[in-house]
Amino acid sequence: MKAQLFAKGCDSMDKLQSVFKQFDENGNGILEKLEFNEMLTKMGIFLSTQELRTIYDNFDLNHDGGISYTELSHVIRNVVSDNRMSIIMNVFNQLTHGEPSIHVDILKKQYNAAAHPRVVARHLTEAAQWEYFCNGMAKHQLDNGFLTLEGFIEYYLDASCMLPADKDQWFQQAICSVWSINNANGGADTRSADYVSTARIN
Ligand SMILES: [Ca+2]
Ligand SMILES: [Ca+2]
Repeated sequence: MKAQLFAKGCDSMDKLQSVFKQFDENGNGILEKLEFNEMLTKMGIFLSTQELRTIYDNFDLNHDGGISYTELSHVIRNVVSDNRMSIIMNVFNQLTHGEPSIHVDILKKQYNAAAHPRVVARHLTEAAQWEYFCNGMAKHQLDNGFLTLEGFIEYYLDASCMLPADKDQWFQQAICSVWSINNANGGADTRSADYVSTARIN
């Protein structure tokens, strides 16, 4: 289902929100079962009544019989892979040199929007990517302008939670490019061919 959302260009939380609104036809902030089914059908997912009930109940976390936007985004966020989470934490540690927080102004100096794969592929302009980044920082920074690991993770969850699992490689490339970092693995992805463990180097 994530793959299908991604294919439709729904690759960020902002877009998830507009998808939600689009299918919330009666505008009550809840996806009823019929509306939810409509959304899946538009994605090309056809379910039996029994399957629909099971999936619907899984998304309805508080069991009040409706799926709110919070529930939909919560379920989708929670399937972000450990691998990607580990990459995010590793990059943050490299940027802060192990400090628990870093000022957003410093991050802005280091961030290279032009190197983002979306910009390189001309899916987004550099200015648009830069604006997206700045808005994200503004949303997650503390009042004193510092960003903690938590805010950094939140930013990347917003930005990437809709990427399907098989896009981990793409995600890693994106995060390394914009921050000019060579290795975001930190031992997270032992499957990649060029992975050399520090144990082996030493
Ligand atoms: Ca509704
Ligand atoms: Ca609910």
